[in-house]
Amino acid sequence: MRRIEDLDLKNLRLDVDGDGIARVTLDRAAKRNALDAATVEELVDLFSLLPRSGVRAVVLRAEGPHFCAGLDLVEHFKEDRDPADFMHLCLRWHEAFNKMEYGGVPIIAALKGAVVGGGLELASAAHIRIADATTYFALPEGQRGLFTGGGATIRVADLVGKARMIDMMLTGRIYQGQEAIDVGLAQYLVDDSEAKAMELARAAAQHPPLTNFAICSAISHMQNMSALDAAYAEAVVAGVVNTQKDARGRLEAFANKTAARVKPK
Ligand code: 1HE
Repeated sequence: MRRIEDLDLKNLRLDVDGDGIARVTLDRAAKRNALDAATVEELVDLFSLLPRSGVRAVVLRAEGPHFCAGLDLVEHFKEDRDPADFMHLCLRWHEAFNKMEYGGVPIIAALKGAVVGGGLELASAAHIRIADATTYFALPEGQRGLFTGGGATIRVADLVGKARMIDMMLTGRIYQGQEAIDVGLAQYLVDDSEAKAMELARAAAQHPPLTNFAICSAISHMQNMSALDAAYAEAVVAGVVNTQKDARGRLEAFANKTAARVKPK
């Protein structure tokens, strides 16, 4: 089996620390981290191998002042793609983002600057989004004469609702600051999104990997099911996760009254 260490990454950078926290960096700052076809393939490769790599949590970050400017418009212009070509390209975007959302490893996006178009589609495939004061969100597809193709109709609509997404696309509306949090585009607004992302990644990495696998795959799968099937699947997943050996010590600590209680600070 291929290992993440063997990947030949050019537009992404991967660093994994001793605690199994991976920093995945979008590393094409000169092009504002626009997603060209090669970067999408690197995302597919990386997030396909990640779930069985021993990595316990991921911080997805970017080089330069902007998180991601979306589809590489210059490549798209130069390639002058036909409908089938672009459809297949979009399927690769979906492959990458589905590997992220359903892969079972917590992914925390540290956002800054532009999180626009396909960049917002990428951020929406993470499990937690953290914004800073520079972060802004938009879907400029309309003004470019394009449409979303990387899952925004599913994930962005899920975050903000259909009406807000249509408004963003029709009017070019930009969300930032507290308003972006209020509409659901990110869950945290902080001074330093990378520091906060690392803090949350370290906290999540304390959980048993099987528990995080359920949180970061089962919930998404269950959203795609009928309530009846989701309840059944939930019971099956809980049957496996809630009887795992890794949980025994934690349950014993609670029973012995040595475990932390759940209380606000
Ligand atoms: C790019 C791209 C890109 C920058 N494709 N090359 N996305 C957009 O409509 C957003 C387009 N980008 C921008 O609005 C701005 O670039 C930013 C606000 C993100 C940053 O502005 P700025 O002033 O810092 O940078 P810049 O001068 O505009 O760009 C610097 C370089 O990055 C320049 O390249 P250079 O070789 O001339 O130096 C730009 O061409 C390049 N660059 N953004 C390609 N997006 C699956 S469908 C998804 C559909 C969409 O995502 S549509 C939304 C596309």
